[in-house]
Amino acid sequence: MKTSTLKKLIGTTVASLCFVSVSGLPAMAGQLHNGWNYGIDSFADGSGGESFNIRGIAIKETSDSIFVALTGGTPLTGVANNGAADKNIGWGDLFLNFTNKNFTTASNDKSLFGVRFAGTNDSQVATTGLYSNVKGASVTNVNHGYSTLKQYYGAGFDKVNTQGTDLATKASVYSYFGEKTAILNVIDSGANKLGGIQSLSATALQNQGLNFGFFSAQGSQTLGFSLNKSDLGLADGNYDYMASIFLECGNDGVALNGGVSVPEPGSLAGLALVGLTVLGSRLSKRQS
Ligand SMILES: [Ca+2]
Ligand SMILES: [Ca+2]
Ligand SMILES: [Ca+2]
Repeated sequence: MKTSTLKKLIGTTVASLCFVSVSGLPAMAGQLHNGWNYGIDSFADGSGGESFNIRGIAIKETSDSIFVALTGGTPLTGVANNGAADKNIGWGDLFLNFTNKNFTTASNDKSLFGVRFAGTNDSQVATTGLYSNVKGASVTNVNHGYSTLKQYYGAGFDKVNTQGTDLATKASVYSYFGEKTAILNVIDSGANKLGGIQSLSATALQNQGLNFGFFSAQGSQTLGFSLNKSDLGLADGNYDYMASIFLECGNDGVALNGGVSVPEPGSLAGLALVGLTVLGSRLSKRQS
């Protein structure tokens, strides 16, 4: 979803002159607070109790990085559970869908981006990092989980905001993920690794302005990571995406509609120069 070059140029120029954030923040849903875009999840839809309850996701964009934060009751290294093949149920992988198509279609087309950030989960890619050409795979069956979203909803979790505030209704969730298809919650093998990620503690995220408490959504576990925006390989422009994640068992999930702005390399320095030139000519006119 690229906007016209002129519109972007104007937007970037204004941002440069005003010395504010240059992130274009394209039209997005979610809830903005202090530079972070929040998707707050139902607090009552974690099957199996608070250890498997996601409370929210938040994403922040800077000129060169994307920060992702999650909060709830599930630690980064998961929770011991004898019902799982590896005796552990934890976080699945994060998916980023820039295609404007539903998740199932984007997955079948292998056109998702994905991030494995939990080094001990059942992802089908070997190492943590950012991936492209991603197709989703399901690991709910080896994690004592739900085979479909219909089964999950039928088990008593048909709540408001089961996928967060941006996919608030069951109809919108079925439309995006499918009703009777497998819950795809990790990156399938064969994806293309684009780069590494930096794991971030709750304190490091707070230092970036993160505050789930503003929405009374702070869980016992808050975790996250950052990635290099340039690793996405996106052409210059503004993009919308849908981010989504499930636990390995499908016992909870959350989605967030957000935006990424990619400025042209070197454009900031150039526009700052334009700004100074304009300022200089105004000053000289005033003096004459
Ligand atoms: Ca939840
Ligand atoms: Ca597992
Ligand atoms: Ca949920």
